[in-house]
Amino acid sequence: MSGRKRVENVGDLVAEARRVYQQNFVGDPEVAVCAPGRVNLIGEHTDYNQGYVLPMALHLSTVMVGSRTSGQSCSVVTIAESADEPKKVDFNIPSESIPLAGGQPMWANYVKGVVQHYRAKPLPAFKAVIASSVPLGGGLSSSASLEVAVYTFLQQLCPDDGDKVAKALACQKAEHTHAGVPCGIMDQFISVLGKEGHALLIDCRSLEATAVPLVDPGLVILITNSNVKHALTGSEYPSRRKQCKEAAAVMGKSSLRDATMQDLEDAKDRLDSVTYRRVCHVINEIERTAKAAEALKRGDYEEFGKLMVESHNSLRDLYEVSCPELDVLVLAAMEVDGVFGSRMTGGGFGGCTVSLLRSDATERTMKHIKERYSGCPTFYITTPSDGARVLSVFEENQQ
Ligand code: GAF
Repeated sequence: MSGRKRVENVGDLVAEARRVYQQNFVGDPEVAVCAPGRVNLIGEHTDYNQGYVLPMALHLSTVMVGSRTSGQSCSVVTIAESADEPKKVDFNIPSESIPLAGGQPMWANYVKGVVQHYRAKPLPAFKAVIASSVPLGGGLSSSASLEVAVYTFLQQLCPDDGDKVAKALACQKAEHTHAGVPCGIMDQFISVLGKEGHALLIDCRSLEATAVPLVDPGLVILITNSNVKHALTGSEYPSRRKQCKEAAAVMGKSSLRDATMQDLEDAKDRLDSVTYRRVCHVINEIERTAKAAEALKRGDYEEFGKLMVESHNSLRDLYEVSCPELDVLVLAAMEVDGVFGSRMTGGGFGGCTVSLLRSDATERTMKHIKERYSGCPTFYITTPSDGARVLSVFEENQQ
Protein backbone atom coordinates (compact mmCIF):
# COMPACT_ATOMS: atom_id res chain seq x y z
CA MET A 1 0.00 0.00 0.00
CA SER A 2 2.73 2.40 -0.88
CA GLY A 3 1.83 6.06 -0.48
CA ARG A 4 -1.24 5.20 1.58
CA LYS A 5 -1.75 4.89 5.30
CA ARG A 6 -1.69 1.24 6.35
CA VAL A 7 -5.28 0.21 7.15
CA GLU A 8 -5.50 -2.58 9.73
CA ASN A 9 -8.96 -2.34 11.21
CA VAL A 10 -11.47 -4.61 9.48
CA GLY A 11 -14.17 -1.91 9.56
CA ASP A 12 -11.84 0.52 7.81
CA LEU A 13 -10.97 -2.11 5.21
CA VAL A 14 -14.69 -2.67 4.51
CA ALA A 15 -15.27 1.08 4.21
CA GLU A 16 -12.37 1.42 1.80
CA ALA A 17 -13.49 -1.58 -0.26
CA ARG A 18 -17.02 -0.19 -0.37
CA ARG A 19 -15.76 3.15 -1.71
CA VAL A 20 -13.78 1.41 -4.44
CA TYR A 21 -16.81 -0.75 -5.23
CA GLN A 22 -18.94 2.37 -5.73
CA GLN A 23 -16.28 3.83 -8.04
CA ASN A 24 -16.04 0.69 -10.19
CA PHE A 25 -19.60 -0.65 -10.17
CA VAL A 26 -23.07 0.77 -9.65
CA GLY A 27 -24.60 1.01 -6.15
CA ASP A 28 -23.50 -0.58 -2.90
CA PRO A 29 -22.14 -4.11 -2.32
CA GLU A 30 -24.66 -6.53 -0.74
CA VAL A 31 -22.18 -8.76 1.02
CA ALA A 32 -19.03 -8.22 3.09
CA VAL A 33 -16.84 -10.95 4.57
CA CYS A 34 -13.38 -11.26 6.05
CA ALA A 35 -10.84 -14.02 6.62
CA PRO A 36 -7.76 -13.69 8.82
CA GLY A 37 -4.07 -14.25 8.23
CA ARG A 38 -2.27 -16.36 10.80
CA VAL A 39 0.87 -16.66 12.82
CA ASN A 40 2.18 -20.12 13.57
CA LEU A 41 3.52 -20.31 17.14
CA ILE A 42 5.31 -23.62 16.58
CA GLY A 43 5.13 -26.69 14.30
CA GLU A 44 6.78 -25.61 11.06
CA HIS A 45 6.89 -27.77 7.94
CA THR A 46 5.03 -30.45 9.85
CA ASP A 47 1.56 -30.04 8.29
CA TYR A 48 2.38 -31.80 5.01
CA ASN A 49 3.99 -34.55 7.09
CA GLN A 50 0.65 -35.10 8.87
CA GLY A 51 2.09 -33.76 12.13
CA TYR A 52 0.97 -31.08 14.60
CA VAL A 53 0.90 -27.31 14.14
CA LEU A 54 -0.04 -24.59 16.64
CA PRO A 55 -1.18 -21.45 14.81
CA MET A 56 -3.55 -18.65 15.80
CA ALA A 57 -5.65 -16.42 13.55
CA LEU A 58 -4.76 -12.72 13.40
CA HIS A 59 -6.73 -9.50 13.26
CA LEU A 60 -4.86 -8.77 10.03
CA SER A 61 -7.42 -9.89 7.46
CA THR A 62 -8.56 -9.97 3.87
CA VAL A 63 -11.96 -8.40 3.23
CA MET A 64 -14.18 -9.02 0.21
CA VAL A 65 -17.28 -6.98 -0.58
CA GLY A 66 -19.54 -7.51 -3.56
CA SER A 67 -22.86 -8.51 -5.11
CA ARG A 68 -24.26 -11.09 -7.44
CA THR A 69 -24.80 -10.01 -11.02
CA SER A 70 -26.65 -11.44 -14.02
CA GLY A 71 -24.94 -13.37 -16.80
CA GLN A 72 -21.75 -15.37 -16.52
CA SER A 73 -19.08 -12.70 -16.31
CA CYS A 74 -17.41 -11.79 -12.97
CA SER A 75 -15.34 -8.68 -12.24
CA VAL A 76 -12.99 -8.47 -9.28
CA VAL A 77 -10.91 -5.45 -8.25
CA THR A 78 -8.12 -5.65 -5.67
CA ILE A 79 -6.89 -2.81 -3.53
CA ALA A 80 -4.70 -5.13 -1.52
CA GLU A 81 -1.03 -4.34 -1.57
CA SER A 82 0.17 -6.27 -4.65
CA ALA A 83 2.85 -6.49 -7.26
CA ASP A 84 2.76 -4.20 -10.28
CA GLU A 85 -0.05 -6.14 -11.85
CA PRO A 86 -3.47 -5.08 -13.17
CA LYS A 87 -5.83 -4.44 -10.27
CA LYS A 88 -8.96 -5.64 -12.07
CA VAL A 89 -9.76 -9.00 -13.59
CA ASP A 90 -12.75 -10.36 -15.52
CA PHE A 91 -13.54 -14.05 -15.93
CA ASN A 92 -16.51 -16.33 -16.54
CA ILE A 93 -18.11 -18.66 -14.02
CA PRO A 94 -16.70 -22.10 -14.87
CA SER A 95 -18.84 -24.89 -16.28
CA GLU A 96 -18.34 -28.66 -16.59
CA SER A 97 -16.93 -28.20 -20.08
CA ILE A 98 -14.99 -24.96 -19.52
CA PRO A 99 -13.01 -24.94 -16.24
CA LEU A 100 -11.51 -21.73 -14.95
CA ALA A 101 -7.77 -21.74 -15.62
CA GLY A 102 -5.08 -19.65 -13.92
CA GLY A 103 -3.04 -17.02 -15.73
CA GLN A 104 -2.26 -13.34 -15.16
CA PRO A 105 -2.48 -11.40 -12.91
CA MET A 106 -1.09 -13.76 -10.30
CA TRP A 107 -3.24 -12.49 -7.41
CA ALA A 108 -6.39 -13.43 -9.35
CA ASN A 109 -5.35 -17.10 -9.46
CA TYR A 110 -6.27 -17.45 -5.79
CA VAL A 111 -9.74 -16.07 -6.58
CA LYS A 112 -10.19 -18.21 -9.69
CA GLY A 113 -8.94 -21.35 -7.93
CA VAL A 114 -11.53 -21.00 -5.20
CA VAL A 115 -14.32 -20.27 -7.68
CA GLN A 116 -13.27 -23.42 -9.58
CA HIS A 117 -13.24 -25.61 -6.46
CA TYR A 118 -16.27 -24.11 -4.70
CA ARG A 119 -18.42 -26.93 -3.33
CA ALA A 120 -21.97 -25.88 -4.28
CA LYS A 121 -23.76 -25.04 -7.49
CA PRO A 122 -24.94 -23.09 -9.38
CA LEU A 123 -22.64 -20.19 -8.61
CA PRO A 124 -23.99 -16.88 -9.87
CA ALA A 125 -21.67 -14.33 -11.48
CA PHE A 126 -20.51 -11.52 -9.18
CA LYS A 127 -18.62 -8.27 -8.95
CA ALA A 128 -16.43 -7.65 -5.97
CA VAL A 129 -13.60 -5.69 -4.36
CA ILE A 130 -10.83 -7.18 -2.21
CA ALA A 131 -8.85 -5.30 0.43
CA SER A 132 -6.30 -6.74 2.85
CA SER A 133 -4.17 -5.82 5.82
CA VAL A 134 -2.15 -9.05 5.71
CA PRO A 135 1.33 -8.15 4.42
CA LEU A 136 2.08 -9.94 1.15
CA GLY A 137 4.86 -12.52 1.23
CA GLY A 138 5.29 -11.85 4.95
CA GLY A 139 4.75 -15.45 6.02
CA LEU A 140 1.43 -14.50 7.68
CA SER A 141 -0.65 -16.34 5.12
CA SER A 142 -1.93 -13.59 2.87
CA SER A 143 -2.78 -16.23 0.21
CA ALA A 144 -4.85 -18.46 2.48
CA SER A 145 -6.71 -15.45 3.89
CA LEU A 146 -7.56 -14.40 0.32
CA GLU A 147 -8.74 -17.89 -0.60
CA VAL A 148 -10.86 -18.24 2.52
CA ALA A 149 -12.32 -14.74 2.06
CA VAL A 150 -13.36 -15.66 -1.49
CA TYR A 151 -14.90 -18.95 -0.32
CA THR A 152 -16.77 -17.20 2.50
CA PHE A 153 -18.04 -14.63 -0.01
CA LEU A 154 -19.28 -17.37 -2.36
CA GLN A 155 -21.07 -19.04 0.56
CA GLN A 156 -23.24 -15.92 0.81
CA LEU A 157 -24.19 -16.15 -2.88
CA CYS A 158 -24.73 -19.91 -3.07
CA PRO A 159 -24.63 -21.65 0.33
CA ASP A 160 -22.77 -24.97 0.60
CA ASP A 161 -23.25 -27.56 3.38
CA GLY A 162 -21.25 -25.43 5.86
CA ASP A 163 -18.58 -28.10 6.46
CA LYS A 164 -15.63 -26.03 7.66
CA VAL A 165 -12.91 -28.62 7.18
CA ALA A 166 -14.11 -29.29 3.62
CA LYS A 167 -14.00 -25.53 3.07
CA ALA A 168 -10.36 -25.36 4.18
CA LEU A 169 -9.50 -28.35 1.96
CA ALA A 170 -11.16 -26.72 -1.07
CA CYS A 171 -9.11 -23.56 -0.50
CA GLN A 172 -5.92 -25.63 -0.14
CA LYS A 173 -6.75 -27.35 -3.44
CA ALA A 174 -7.17 -23.93 -5.08
CA GLU A 175 -3.65 -23.01 -4.00
CA HIS A 176 -2.27 -26.29 -5.39
CA THR A 177 -3.99 -26.09 -8.75
CA HIS A 178 -4.12 -22.36 -9.47
CA ALA A 179 -1.13 -20.88 -7.62
CA GLY A 180 1.14 -23.90 -8.06
CA VAL A 181 2.10 -24.07 -4.36
CA PRO A 182 1.88 -27.60 -2.86
CA CYS A 183 1.08 -26.19 0.61
CA GLY A 184 -0.13 -28.14 3.63
CA ILE A 185 -3.49 -27.51 5.32
CA MET A 186 -2.42 -25.29 8.25
CA ASP A 187 -3.02 -21.84 6.77
CA GLN A 188 -6.46 -22.45 5.29
CA PHE A 189 -7.56 -24.44 8.36
CA ILE A 190 -6.74 -21.69 10.85
CA SER A 191 -8.17 -18.98 8.61
CA VAL A 192 -11.49 -20.86 8.58
CA LEU A 193 -11.54 -22.25 12.14
CA GLY A 194 -9.54 -19.71 14.18
CA LYS A 195 -10.97 -18.94 17.62
CA GLU A 196 -10.70 -15.66 19.47
CA GLY A 197 -8.42 -15.90 22.51
CA HIS A 198 -7.07 -19.31 21.48
CA ALA A 199 -4.33 -20.96 19.48
CA LEU A 200 -5.34 -24.20 17.76
CA LEU A 201 -3.36 -27.41 18.09
CA ILE A 202 -4.19 -29.00 14.74
CA ASP A 203 -3.54 -32.65 14.11
CA CYS A 204 -2.90 -32.54 10.37
CA ARG A 205 -3.55 -36.28 10.05
CA SER A 206 -7.02 -36.48 11.63
CA LEU A 207 -7.79 -32.78 10.94
CA GLU A 208 -9.02 -32.45 14.50
CA ALA A 209 -8.20 -29.28 16.41
CA THR A 210 -7.89 -28.53 20.12
CA ALA A 211 -8.32 -24.92 21.22
CA VAL A 212 -5.60 -23.80 23.65
CA PRO A 213 -6.46 -20.61 25.59
CA LEU A 214 -3.99 -17.80 24.99
CA VAL A 215 -5.09 -14.64 26.71
CA ASP A 216 -2.97 -13.34 29.51
CA PRO A 217 -2.61 -9.61 30.20
CA GLY A 218 0.96 -10.28 31.35
CA LEU A 219 1.92 -11.80 28.01
CA VAL A 220 2.50 -10.34 24.55
CA ILE A 221 2.76 -12.09 21.20
CA LEU A 222 4.97 -9.89 19.06
CA ILE A 223 5.31 -10.41 15.32
CA THR A 224 8.30 -8.79 13.63
CA ASN A 225 8.23 -8.54 9.86
CA SER A 226 11.76 -8.60 8.43
CA ASN A 227 10.28 -7.05 5.28
CA VAL A 228 12.40 -9.47 3.31
CA LYS A 229 10.01 -11.27 0.97
CA HIS A 230 10.00 -14.98 0.31
CA ALA A 231 8.52 -16.89 -2.62
CA LEU A 232 7.07 -20.28 -1.69
CA THR A 233 6.35 -20.84 -5.36
CA GLY A 234 10.12 -21.12 -5.78
CA SER A 235 11.72 -24.52 -5.76
CA GLU A 236 12.58 -24.70 -2.04
CA TYR A 237 9.17 -25.52 -0.58
CA PRO A 238 8.26 -28.24 -3.11
CA SER A 239 11.73 -29.74 -2.80
CA ARG A 240 11.40 -29.99 1.02
CA ARG A 241 8.04 -31.65 0.57
CA LYS A 242 9.47 -34.13 -1.90
CA GLN A 243 12.42 -34.97 0.35
CA CYS A 244 10.03 -35.77 3.21
CA LYS A 245 7.82 -37.95 1.05
CA GLU A 246 10.75 -39.89 -0.34
CA ALA A 247 12.29 -40.35 3.11
CA ALA A 248 9.00 -41.69 4.47
CA ALA A 249 8.89 -44.20 1.60
CA VAL A 250 12.47 -45.30 2.30
CA MET A 251 11.51 -45.88 5.95
CA GLY A 252 8.38 -47.76 4.92
CA LYS A 253 6.05 -45.19 6.50
CA SER A 254 3.02 -43.54 4.96
CA SER A 255 4.20 -40.19 6.36
CA LEU A 256 6.90 -38.85 8.69
CA ARG A 257 4.23 -38.60 11.39
CA ASP A 258 4.70 -42.33 11.89
CA ALA A 259 8.51 -42.21 11.99
CA THR A 260 10.61 -42.22 15.16
CA MET A 261 14.24 -41.19 15.66
CA GLN A 262 15.01 -44.92 15.90
CA ASP A 263 13.43 -45.47 12.47
CA LEU A 264 15.59 -42.65 11.16
CA GLU A 265 18.78 -44.12 12.63
CA ASP A 266 17.90 -47.52 11.17
CA ALA A 267 17.45 -45.95 7.73
CA LYS A 268 20.50 -43.69 7.95
CA ASP A 269 22.57 -45.64 5.40
CA ARG A 270 19.78 -45.38 2.84
CA LEU A 271 19.33 -41.61 3.15
CA ASP A 272 21.64 -38.85 1.98
CA SER A 273 22.89 -36.49 4.68
CA VAL A 274 20.63 -33.60 3.64
CA THR A 275 17.50 -35.76 3.76
CA TYR A 276 18.63 -37.13 7.11
CA ARG A 277 18.74 -33.61 8.52
CA ARG A 278 15.33 -32.72 7.06
CA VAL A 279 13.71 -35.77 8.65
CA CYS A 280 15.43 -35.10 11.94
CA HIS A 281 13.79 -31.66 12.00
CA VAL A 282 10.34 -32.99 11.18
CA ILE A 283 10.31 -35.82 13.75
CA ASN A 284 11.52 -33.53 16.54
CA GLU A 285 9.34 -30.60 15.52
CA ILE A 286 6.19 -32.73 15.69
CA GLU A 287 7.14 -33.79 19.21
CA ARG A 288 8.08 -30.21 20.20
CA THR A 289 4.72 -28.93 19.03
CA ALA A 290 2.77 -31.41 21.13
CA LYS A 291 4.97 -30.52 24.15
CA ALA A 292 4.57 -26.79 23.48
CA ALA A 293 0.77 -27.08 23.49
CA GLU A 294 0.96 -28.81 26.87
CA ALA A 295 3.29 -26.09 28.21
CA LEU A 296 0.89 -23.39 27.00
CA LYS A 297 -2.05 -25.11 28.72
CA ARG A 298 -0.07 -25.05 31.98
CA GLY A 299 0.93 -21.41 31.45
CA ASP A 300 4.58 -22.51 31.40
CA TYR A 301 5.91 -19.77 29.13
CA GLU A 302 9.56 -20.49 29.99
CA GLU A 303 9.22 -23.99 28.60
CA PHE A 304 7.20 -22.78 25.62
CA GLY A 305 9.85 -20.17 24.81
CA LYS A 306 12.64 -22.75 25.04
CA LEU A 307 10.81 -24.95 22.53
CA MET A 308 10.33 -21.96 20.20
CA VAL A 309 14.06 -21.31 20.11
CA GLU A 310 14.81 -25.01 19.55
CA SER A 311 12.33 -24.93 16.68
CA HIS A 312 14.04 -21.92 15.13
CA ASN A 313 17.50 -23.45 15.43
CA SER A 314 16.27 -26.64 13.83
CA LEU A 315 14.64 -24.73 10.94
CA ARG A 316 17.90 -22.82 10.49
CA ASP A 317 20.37 -25.72 10.74
CA LEU A 318 18.49 -28.87 9.75
CA TYR A 319 15.60 -27.80 7.54
CA GLU A 320 17.53 -24.80 6.18
CA VAL A 321 14.57 -22.52 5.56
CA SER A 322 15.63 -19.53 7.65
CA CYS A 323 17.73 -16.63 6.37
CA PRO A 324 20.23 -14.22 7.96
CA GLU A 325 17.59 -11.52 8.55
CA LEU A 326 15.30 -13.89 10.50
CA ASP A 327 18.26 -15.23 12.49
CA VAL A 328 19.26 -11.69 13.53
CA LEU A 329 15.69 -10.87 14.56
CA VAL A 330 15.49 -13.99 16.73
CA LEU A 331 18.91 -13.42 18.31
CA ALA A 332 18.08 -9.79 19.02
CA ALA A 333 14.75 -10.67 20.65
CA MET A 334 16.40 -13.32 22.82
CA GLU A 335 18.90 -10.76 24.16
CA VAL A 336 16.10 -8.87 25.92
CA ASP A 337 15.15 -9.62 29.51
CA GLY A 338 11.51 -10.76 29.62
CA VAL A 339 11.47 -12.51 26.23
CA PHE A 340 10.54 -16.18 26.64
CA GLY A 341 11.13 -17.32 23.09
CA SER A 342 11.33 -16.31 19.46
CA ARG A 343 11.38 -18.08 16.11
CA MET A 344 10.75 -17.67 12.42
CA THR A 345 7.15 -18.39 11.44
CA GLY A 346 5.66 -19.73 8.20
CA GLY A 347 7.42 -21.19 5.20
CA GLY A 348 10.66 -19.26 5.75
CA PHE A 349 13.19 -17.54 3.46
CA GLY A 350 12.07 -14.18 4.81
CA GLY A 351 8.82 -12.97 6.30
CA CYS A 352 8.26 -12.75 10.03
CA THR A 353 9.41 -13.91 13.41
CA VAL A 354 7.08 -14.47 16.35
CA SER A 355 8.19 -13.80 19.91
CA LEU A 356 6.53 -14.51 23.25
CA LEU A 357 7.33 -12.00 25.96
CA ARG A 358 6.26 -10.46 29.22
CA SER A 359 4.10 -7.45 28.38
CA ASP A 360 6.37 -5.12 30.37
CA ALA A 361 9.21 -6.05 27.98
CA THR A 362 7.40 -4.97 24.81
CA GLU A 363 8.85 -1.48 24.30
CA ARG A 364 12.43 -2.43 25.08
CA THR A 365 12.20 -5.52 22.85
CA MET A 366 11.06 -3.49 19.84
CA LYS A 367 13.71 -0.86 20.55
CA HIS A 368 16.47 -3.45 20.84
CA ILE A 369 15.40 -5.24 17.64
CA LYS A 370 15.41 -1.93 15.75
CA GLU A 371 18.94 -1.24 16.96
CA ARG A 372 20.25 -4.69 16.07
CA TYR A 373 18.48 -5.21 12.71
CA SER A 374 19.93 -3.36 9.75
CA GLY A 375 16.69 -3.64 7.77
CA CYS A 376 13.41 -1.89 8.47
CA PRO A 377 11.20 -4.09 10.66
CA THR A 378 7.44 -3.76 11.11
CA PHE A 379 5.93 -4.83 14.44
CA TYR A 380 2.50 -6.26 15.22
CA ILE A 381 1.38 -6.80 18.79
CA THR A 382 -1.33 -9.35 18.37
CA THR A 383 -3.97 -11.51 20.05
CA PRO A 384 -5.75 -14.60 18.69
CA SER A 385 -8.74 -13.75 16.55
CA ASP A 386 -11.76 -15.59 15.11
CA GLY A 387 -11.70 -17.32 11.75
CA ALA A 388 -13.57 -16.15 8.63
CA ARG A 389 -16.87 -14.38 9.17
CA VAL A 390 -19.63 -12.39 7.54
CA LEU A 391 -19.61 -8.63 8.23
CA SER A 392 -22.00 -5.78 7.81
CA VAL A 393 -21.29 -3.70 4.72
CA PHE A 394 -22.21 -0.51 6.51
CA GLU A 395 -20.63 -0.75 9.96
CA GLU A 396 -17.32 1.03 9.87
CA ASN A 397 -16.25 0.27 13.40
CA GLN A 398 -16.29 -3.51 13.41
CA GLN A 399 -13.06 -5.21 14.51
C1 GAF B 1 3.50 -22.35 4.35
C2 GAF B 1 2.52 -23.42 3.90
F1 GAF B 1 1.49 -22.86 3.20
C3 GAF B 1 1.98 -24.21 5.10
O1 GAF B 1 1.13 -25.25 4.65
C4 GAF B 1 3.11 -24.76 5.95
O2 GAF B 1 3.70 -25.87 5.34
C5 GAF B 1 4.13 -23.67 6.25
O3 GAF B 1 4.55 -22.99 5.07
C6 GAF B 1 5.35 -24.22 6.94
O4 GAF B 1 5.01 -24.70 8.20
O5 GAF B 1 2.86 -21.39 5.12
